[in-house]
Amino acid sequence: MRTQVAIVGAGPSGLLLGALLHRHGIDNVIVEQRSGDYVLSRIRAGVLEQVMVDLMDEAGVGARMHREGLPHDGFEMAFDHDRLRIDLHGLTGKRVMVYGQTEVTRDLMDHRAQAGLQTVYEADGVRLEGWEGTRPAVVFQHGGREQRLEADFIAGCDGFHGVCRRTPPPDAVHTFEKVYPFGWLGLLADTPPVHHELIYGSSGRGFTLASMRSHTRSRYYLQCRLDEKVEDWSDEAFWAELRRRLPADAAEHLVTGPSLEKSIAPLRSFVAEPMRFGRLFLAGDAAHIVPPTGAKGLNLAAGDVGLLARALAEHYAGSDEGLDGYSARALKRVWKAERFSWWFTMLMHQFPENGGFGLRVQRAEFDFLCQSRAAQQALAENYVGLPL
Ligand code: RFL
Ligand code: PHB
Repeated sequence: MRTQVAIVGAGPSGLLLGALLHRHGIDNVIVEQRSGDYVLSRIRAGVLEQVMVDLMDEAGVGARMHREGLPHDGFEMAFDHDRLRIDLHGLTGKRVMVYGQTEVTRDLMDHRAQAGLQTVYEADGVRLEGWEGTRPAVVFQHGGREQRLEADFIAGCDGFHGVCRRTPPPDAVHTFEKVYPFGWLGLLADTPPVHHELIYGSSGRGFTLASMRSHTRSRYYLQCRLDEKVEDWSDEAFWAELRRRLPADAAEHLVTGPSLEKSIAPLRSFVAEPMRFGRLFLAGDAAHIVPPTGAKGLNLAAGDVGLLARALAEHYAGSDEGLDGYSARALKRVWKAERFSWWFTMLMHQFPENGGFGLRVQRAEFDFLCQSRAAQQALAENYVGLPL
């Protein structure tokens, strides 16, 4: 097999890159280790920045998102009994779109099938060859035999646990990491959301987030210990704990029901530098992870592939400036999102090990946000997303 760009991973990074390249007339094949159904069953992000919305439009896959997505002009913060609304639109002139990663993935998969673009699902033992030279290839087992996909370039879109970042020699990859001492327990349910906007809450019992997928589907998260197991949490226990952590007036409106999905995700900040090794380019979670508090992971992934698609189009038009500048340009944006996600995580979660001093600093930061339009504006500017 031969293509122009071999993409490893059919998550949102790989699928969006494939759609953008197709728009530029660049042939691509995706190699994914899981099945399509498995990829669609992962419940993850819910908030899209304008940059991501624009890229979905540019790829020609934005129609359902505009029909069914929920534009949000702001969100609420709750700190113990106090509330603050961040007026995203009033502070920045921009808004965000609530539309699940599952739906983004479904739209991109449908588009790929309609466009006749090839995706190899359930590829085993994926490995890269020749990425240092001019003839890179992705080699894998499929249908009981070894297959070789030759390409001009390889895009490593295979997430945090993928093979692409681990392919170059370890001393060529510099990693920076912070692991947080807790996780998020998430629950999805077909119940109306507790509030028409998202609520990020800090209570003495831990962080909570009230989010949604639609007017009839809610997504909630609770800060939990890393040693807790999903099986330890019945639906009843989840709802009872959520009710305790939500602000009282919101808790009054909580509608409960059977969970469609429950899962625990650890929180991590991670960056690998650089994002280019010869003809291998990393994008999305393969290169960086943020804690979900800032809703940045999927949006950063989209930003990377937006830059990469443009750079590859320029390459085929005769200029390598974009490809040469890709890593430095992407990393500048990544580090700003890392800073914001870390800051928002540190503000809103319980860190018992930081003692009373830590708690009072968090409270002072929230009080400052309440009184300072400049501080709110800085938060809003980061939340709606920085320009590409
Ligand atoms: P993905 O989605 O992990 O996809 C990688 C794909 O690569 C495949 N793969 C391989 N394929 C071939 N060979 C191998 N060796 C392979 N190894 C792996 C995998 O099967 C998979 O299909 O990475 P991608 O595409 O870079 O996308 C990143 C996003 O998924 C991620 O950043 C977001 O979900 C993060 N995130 C959020 N981001 C937002 O922007 N807004 C949010 O509101 C938001 N909320 C969240 C989140 C992530 C969460 N979890 C579970 C970590 C909420 C949660 C709870
Ligand atoms: C979600 O709806 O899954 C979600 C929303 C906002 C976040 C993280 C996750 O910051």
